[in-house]
Amino acid sequence: ENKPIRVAVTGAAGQIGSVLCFFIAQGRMFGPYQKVILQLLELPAAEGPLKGLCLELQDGAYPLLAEIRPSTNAEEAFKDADVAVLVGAKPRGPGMERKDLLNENAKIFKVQGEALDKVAKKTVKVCVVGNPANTNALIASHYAPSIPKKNFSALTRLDQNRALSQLSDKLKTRVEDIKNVVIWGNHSLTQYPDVNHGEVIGADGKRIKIRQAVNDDNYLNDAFISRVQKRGGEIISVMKKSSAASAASAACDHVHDWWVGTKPGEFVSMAVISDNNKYGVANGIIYSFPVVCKNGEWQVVNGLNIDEFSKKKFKATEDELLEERKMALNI
Ligand code: NAX
Repeated sequence: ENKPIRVAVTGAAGQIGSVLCFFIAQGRMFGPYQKVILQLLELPAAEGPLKGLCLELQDGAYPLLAEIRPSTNAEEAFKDADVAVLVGAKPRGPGMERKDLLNENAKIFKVQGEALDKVAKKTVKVCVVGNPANTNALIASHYAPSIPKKNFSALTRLDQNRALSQLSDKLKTRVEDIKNVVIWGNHSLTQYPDVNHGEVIGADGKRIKIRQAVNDDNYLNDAFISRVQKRGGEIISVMKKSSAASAASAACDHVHDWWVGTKPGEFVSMAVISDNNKYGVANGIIYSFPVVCKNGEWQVVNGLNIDEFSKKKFKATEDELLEERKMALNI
């Protein structure tokens, strides 16, 4: 049980990665008793900051941090990894088109997919944070044919957490009393934050549907959705840099629930490989679904009722992912 878990983090010295490493060392990802080995990957240009991060992690004197291995070589960083959180990516530069961004990242995630395929455990659980996260996860998986496709995921948990915090604010209720609000599709402006299956626990302990509790469909179908979709931009406009700690926190939630399991009666959002045309979604893209996790495996929640409004939203984000796949992999 207390054999350390090997966690690879790429882009470790960046904004998100550096916070994430501290969260992992503190037990936010695997709980307060599970030891970890951090295998940190950076570009050679960031070797200094990576070294500094390692020194600071040492000085945290974290009982759960069994070992720290910094590297600028993907095969070294992914060696025998149980979990890989892929944060490092090429950011969008000035004048860069979406296609250029996809192509630049396709190169990175091809190399990393191949390295995972070669040296990571075949059971490795991969969580892609670096944007365009869904398609980057698909590319990594494409180039790692010996690792099951279900082991590749992308982060939409930050979007889910943003939705929860908006609703908790609106309802003046505790965030932990709101359940089963999920994100469908791409981690992008086309994502669909869906409250239709969500519930809130009232003061009397009864579960009430979110729609009933909020009692304002105009807000839920419009302002709420766009606030969540555009929250990343809102943060940039205020802070002049993109969200970091909240993204690191969401990555911990994502891997935690995948590894440890979701709570009974609750589901969470994970972008995972679409198959069997679940909810009418085209096969072979990394699409965010409501999932439950048990014994280290996710499963898409079955049988949710989907209305016409939602179906349109599903389609728009699916179309975008199909287009991204076409641009990045030409399939
Ligand atoms: P930073 O630019 O601060 O850090 C990225 C780090 O990755 C840098 O230190 C860089 O040297 C390193 N890196 C780049 N290419 C690499 C490679 N091939 N191998 C190893 N390391 C590499 O960006 P940060 O703010 O940390 O954001 C990282 C990524 O997360 C971005 O792509 C960003 O768009 C994405 N985000 C994704 C979110 C999500 O919910 N899925 C939300 C937050 C964030 O915007």
